Order: sequence, then C-alpha cells, then structure tokens
Amino acid sequence: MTSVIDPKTIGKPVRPRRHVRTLTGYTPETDETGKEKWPRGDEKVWKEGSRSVNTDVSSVTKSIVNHVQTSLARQAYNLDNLGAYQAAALSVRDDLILNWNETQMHYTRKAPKRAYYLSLEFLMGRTFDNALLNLGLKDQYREGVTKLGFNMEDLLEQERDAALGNGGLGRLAACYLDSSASQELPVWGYGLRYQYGIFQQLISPEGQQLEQPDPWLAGGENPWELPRLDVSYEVRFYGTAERLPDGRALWQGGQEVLAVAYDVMVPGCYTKNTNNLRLWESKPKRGFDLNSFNAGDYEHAVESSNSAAAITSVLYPNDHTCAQSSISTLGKELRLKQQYFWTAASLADIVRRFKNIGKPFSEFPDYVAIQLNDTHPTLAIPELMRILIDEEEIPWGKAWDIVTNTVFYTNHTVLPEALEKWPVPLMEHLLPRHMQIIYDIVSRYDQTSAVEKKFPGDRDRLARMSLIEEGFPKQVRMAHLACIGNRKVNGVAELHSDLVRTTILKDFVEFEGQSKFSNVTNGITPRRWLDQCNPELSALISKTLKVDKSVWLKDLDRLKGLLPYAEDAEFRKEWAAIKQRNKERLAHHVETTLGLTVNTNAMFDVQIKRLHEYKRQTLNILGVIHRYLTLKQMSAAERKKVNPRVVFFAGKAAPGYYIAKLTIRLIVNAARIINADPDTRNLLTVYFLPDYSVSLAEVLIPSSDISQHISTAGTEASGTSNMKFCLNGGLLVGTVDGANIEIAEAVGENNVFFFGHLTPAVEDLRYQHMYHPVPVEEKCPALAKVLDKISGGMFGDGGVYEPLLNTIRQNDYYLITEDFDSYIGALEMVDQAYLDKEEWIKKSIRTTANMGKFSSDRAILEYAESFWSIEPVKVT
Ligand code: NBG
Repeated sequence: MTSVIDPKTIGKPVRPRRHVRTLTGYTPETDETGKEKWPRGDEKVWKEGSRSVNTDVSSVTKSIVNHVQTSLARQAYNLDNLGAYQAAALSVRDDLILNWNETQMHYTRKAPKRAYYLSLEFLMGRTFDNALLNLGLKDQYREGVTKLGFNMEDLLEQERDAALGNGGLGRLAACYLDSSASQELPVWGYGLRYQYGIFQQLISPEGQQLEQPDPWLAGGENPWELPRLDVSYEVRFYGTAERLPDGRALWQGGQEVLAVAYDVMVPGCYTKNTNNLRLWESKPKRGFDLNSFNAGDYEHAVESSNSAAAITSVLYPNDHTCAQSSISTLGKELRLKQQYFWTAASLADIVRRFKNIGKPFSEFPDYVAIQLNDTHPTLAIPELMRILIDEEEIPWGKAWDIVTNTVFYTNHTVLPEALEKWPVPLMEHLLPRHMQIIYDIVSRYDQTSAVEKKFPGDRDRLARMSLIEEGFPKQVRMAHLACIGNRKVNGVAELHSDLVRTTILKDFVEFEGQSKFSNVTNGITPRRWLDQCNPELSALISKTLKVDKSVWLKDLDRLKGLLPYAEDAEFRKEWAAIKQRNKERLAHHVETTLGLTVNTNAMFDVQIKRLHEYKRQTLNILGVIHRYLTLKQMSAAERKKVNPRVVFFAGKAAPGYYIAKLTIRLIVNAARIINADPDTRNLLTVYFLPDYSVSLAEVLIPSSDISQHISTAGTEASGTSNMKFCLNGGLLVGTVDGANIEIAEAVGENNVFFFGHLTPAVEDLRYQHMYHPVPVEEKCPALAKVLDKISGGMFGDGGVYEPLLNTIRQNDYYLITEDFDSYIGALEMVDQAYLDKEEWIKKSIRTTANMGKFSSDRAILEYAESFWSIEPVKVT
C-alpha cells in the first residue's frame, strides 16, 4: 500500500494527530478564582448519576443480575457457570473502570514523572480472582455468587488464561505491573494484543508434543480490556528515507498500518490506584487497499489488509532462541515488524502524553522513563531519535542526550543464542530511516570517535564492540544498541549481573565505567503467588502474625515474624496440614483432568518451566530413571525404608526445538513404564502435566515439598519460580545459579540442597569436553548405565532417543556428566532430611519466613528509586 503524500507536508514530516477525545487526557478548566469549572450540564445531576465501587453484597448481586439481564440478555432460567462468570466479571470490570478512570485523571492532573515498561510479553494468567483480592471484595462476591446459586470456585475456573508470553520474562512483567499499581507508582505497561497467545500443548500417544493455536479471545468479549478504537496511530514500514540538508530525513512510501489501543486495567492491592497496560492491535489503515479495490482486484485488496492484521496475530513461541536461528525469512520479517509496530505506537503515545504537559523536549527525561524488557524493544532508541530529529526538529546531539537519559535496559540472558541480531539488509528494507540512524550512532559513538580514542589501535575490541557484526549478511547487535543508547543497564540477579558485566558487555563496562551497570534481583507478587494460590497458608499467616493480609502482603519482610513459630509444635501441625491439603488439591486436579491417581502420602517433587537443555529437565528424568533402577534392585525389606516420591514435570518446548521435544517424549514414556511397575509404584511415580500455564502453576506450587532449579551454573539469569516455591514453603534443590544463590543466602544454606559445579569451572569443563573427552562410562558409570537402558529400549524404541543421548555422550555442553553424581547425592540428602518430619517442617517454615526480599514490590521500588526517579502518586 503506497501512501498518498500531501505536497504541503513535503520536507516537513508531521504525524497526524488522530487522538482527539480522551476520557483520561484533559483536566478540568478553572475560573478566574482558580475554582474548577464543571464542563457541561448540571453538576448535581451528573453527580447523582455517578456511582462508586460496589462494596456491599446487595449492590454486588444487583450488578451481577443486571449484567445477566442486559449485557448477556439472559435470565436465571438459562444461566450456566460460564454465563455467571461473565456477568460477575463484567460487574468487577465496572468497579475497575471507575478506579482506573480516576487514577488516569489524577495522574494527568498531577503530571508526575511516569515510567513505561515495554515488554513484548505479559503473561497475566487469570484476572478475576486477582481483581477481587486487590479490590478487597473477595468475600462480598463469594457471598453474592452463592446467593445467586453458584459456586465461586466453579466461576473462577471458567476464565481462560491470558497467555501472552513464553515464560519467566513475561510473567515477571505481569508481577511488576501488579507491584507498580500496589505501590501506587505511575507506571504503564505497553505490549501487543496477540490474537493467539502461547500455543496449547497436547501430548500424543507416543509422547510427542503437539501444538495447537490458543485463540484466547474466541469466547467473545474479554471483560478485562477496554477497546480504545479512538486511540490509534499510523505506523510505517518499508519505503524510502531521503536525508535532508538540515539533518532530518523524509521517510515516505511503503506500507502504513494502524495501531489501535486496548487497555487492560491493572488494579493495585488495597488501593484505588489502577494502572494501565496498553496493548496494541494492528489494523489495515483503510480497511482495504483502495486502489486495488477500485480496480476490482479484490484479492490484492484483501491480501494487503490481511498483511496488516497479521502483525499482531501471533506470539512467537521461541524461548531463548533469537529469531535468526529458528524461523524462516518471512517469519523473521514479521517478528521485526512486530517489534517496530509496538515500539513505534508506544512511543507515539508516550510523546503525545508528554506534549500535553506543554514542556520543552529538553525536559523529556524529567517526565518520562522507558524500561526496555530485554532487547525486543530496542528499536525504541532509533525510533525516539527519529521522532526527535525528524518530527521535532531537535539536533542530533541533543536528541541523543534525551534518549540516553530516558531509556533503561534490562538484560535477561547471557546465552549467546538468545542475543538478538537483525540482518542489515532486512533492516534497510523494512526500516530504512532507522538503519540510517543506527549508522549515525555507529559513526558518532562506536567506531571512529570515542572508543578509538580510548583504546587506540585495539582493533579486536572495536570489532567486538561494534553495533554491526561483520559477515554475510551483516547484522545489527541489538544488545549493543540497547547498551549504549540508555542510562542504566541491569541484570536480574547478582550472579547474572556480574556475568553481564564480565562477559557479554565487558568491553562496554571498560569503556563507560561500572556505574552504568547494576543489578535488580527479580521478584514475584505475593498477592498471586501466596494469597491467591495458597489461601489457607495466607490465612494462617495473618492469624499467626496478628496482622491483616492487606498489610503483610505489601510488606513481605513481616513474614520474618513467623520464625519463632517454627518451634511451636501446634503451628507446625497446622502448617503441615495445609501442605497436605494442597497436595490433595493437586491430586484432585490430576485426577479430574488426566484420570490418574496420585499418591498424596509421598514427597512431591516438582520441576515446571520451559523445556530447554540449559534448564536440564534431562538431568531430572535421568535421575528419576536412576532411582527406578536402584529401587528395582532392592530387596522388599530395603524398599520399605525408601521415602516415596512423586515427580511432576510441566513445561512447553519451542515447536522447532527437537532436543527439548525429545526430552518430553522421554519423560512421558519413562513415566508410563515406571508408573505401571507394581514393584515400585508405591515408591516412585512420574507425571508430565500437559499445557503448563500460570493457572496450573498456581495449583502445583503450593503442593511441593521440593522443587528443582538445576540449570548449568551461569545459564539461568534468575529464575522466578524458585521464589514462588520457597514462598510457599517448598524447599529448593538447585545449582549455584541465578537467584538460587540469593535465596540460599536469605533462607540459610542448610535449608536448600545445592549441588553441581560452580560457574567459574564451566568454561574449562567445556573446553575439556571438546579437546580431551572422557567416555561417560569412565566419568560417570551410574549415568552410563541409565543411558544404556534407554538406548536398549526400556522406554520404547531406544533409537528415537539417540539424538538426545548423544548430546550427553558427545560434547555435553550442559555438563550433565559432570553434575550427575552430585545431583544424585543431593537427592539422597533430601531423602535423609525428609525422614525427620518435624525438622523438615521447620525448614519449610523458615524458608517462607525469610522470603520477604523476593517480593516484586521490593524490586519495582528499586527500579523506581534507583533508575526511573519516580515517586508514588496516591489516588484518594
Ligand atoms: C529469562 C531468564 C530467567 C529470568 C527471566 C526473568 C529470558 C530471555 N530470560 O532466568 O531465563 O528469571 O528471564 O528475568 O526469557
């Protein structure tokens, strides 16, 4: 689609201002005395007509019935659970909108500095229960729903997860939104409204992962969002960029699409503050390509409108693989289009909001902080440069100052394959103006000037640091662009931030100095990950601390008050009984969804996360098989002494990740054989729970006795499920990696089970594997035996697993052969410790009590204070 250029705008690019009305944008006018003027009509009539949040049961039920009658056009006679959920959700939504509207108005009036969290993924999960908790209306709704003849649990089950993310990175973004609102910080999220979230995972009879689309919006209206069809921006792709003599450029032609806003209300916990998550959807600019339409070429007309809509249709399911390695050329282009579409729309919106304040652009960094969640939104850097230079006519140097004082970058991985790079030819084709700006940055910063001066003649360093990687084709290194175009870079746990400083960004640290590089250890929201997923434990904590949960859920260090109760036998009994009931809840879930019976008298051992070689689910299943072989060799008397164990796995593999999918297959088939063995099944069973999701995690986490976080040292940036398990009193089995280290520091090393080689050893071991390999049989006979059994067909055709087993026998990049023995040793220590039940419960209590640091409230306040310089703005 080629745009028509208005000759008046040539040489003076202007962004059409489509955003005309606003519920949130305009503040009241004042009269001469400074008194606010009522904008229209009779103020009294308006005020009488306005409602506030429904807080008593009868107004709640009235509102629900009202939605049944009107929004759903149904009656008590024909209302099922789904309908009742919808009506109740719409009623809660009304309340959220009231608070949300007031919050936005309040922020606009106060015009504080705001922070914007740009994340390509927000893994929100379900909203209903969270909204009720945060509004403080759980009891009222429970009672109201019961009075209307329904059961709250059944209604909660009706909601579909909003699964617009792959894993930890997306869930972290969701936790940070919850904490921002709860801490009354003026923070907005910006993301994409994918039509299809992360795929649904099915498991075939052979144990193969199958993927199905997740049409999460198909069920009709999504009550948790507000379509803002009037908030839309035009986004351009392709075309040509012609440099003008004054430093600006004219970017024209190509394809233009519309970004339309959908707002998701993000309520804070026990506060009126309700923040916004703005998700963009792509739409064709004119519905159809009118030229083709008029010429009767309907196919072409429809095609171009489809291509616009395709931009936000699907979330890329790759986790820790940069787009290059795993998707087709067309797929790559679409992914880059997604990234630009989203950053361009978000920045246009941010700039518009800033301009409404009426300040000069030199003050932009005093009003705006932009946090890049990993490198996906890095195009925000050249895009903001483009807006400032081409549209606002700000000179290059000043524009660069503004950008580098506004933007912040969080790195979430040091795995080389996950670092994003985009081919220069693709960038030039899709975003010609941005490529010019990137070249300008290269010439001003990277190559010819500053670095050269500081390290004269150090060509290797120059090549390493360059924004452009040489090769065919050349590639833009997004992490380098993100690193130099911002004010602060951080990693997500102490060890990870050290690794960022000493490996992937080492040269930049030497060049720019240490102070730009820091750490913010991740956190999780205790609202969802304790109160909602484990209501009984939450109630016990409130009762014991004699503090209402509205207090301790926002001040998690108060959990320390539980420490003395570890010595109280009565308390321990209650604690253990809750764990037991959570196990039964999980067993019930497995029974109703998979038809399988779970032994709830066993120890529950859980590993749930994306399938990846570095996370080493393989180590876990090989350990399970080792245990099985050991049990088989025992006499009946020996078996009597064994601690029974149930092992749960859940997680999705990227659809193109062959080895990860083979691991799932091995788990499923090993489970099939082991669970059917009458000799051992009282002592060991294994379950792979399909279609891992936030909601499934909420059932699994509270039930665990131990959970496994066993990545090769130095590979897991932080991990956040480790925090969730420990907060719920599950003990951690793990490597000395990511946030495991800080968890151990907080809860005490005697309350975690560490094993494996440490990070500094890893590189050398890999070198040895490469150049001085030692056969598995020699290095680790116990493991060799397990591998042989698999090859020999114990779990079905051994040939199927050869490619997986060969990753261990040859090269063994993730060091399974190195860590296997100490892993088995750690699990033996777990068994030993579990024998002493009272001591175990004490460990569990102490673990929960010491997890205060890992609240996402602490993390978001660190970002707010140390990076963004924003302050709470309480809505009264
Ligand atoms: C992931 C890390 C995790 C970390 C989350 C959130 C990416 C690229 N990184 O260890 O692997 O907990 O980010 O920071 O998804």
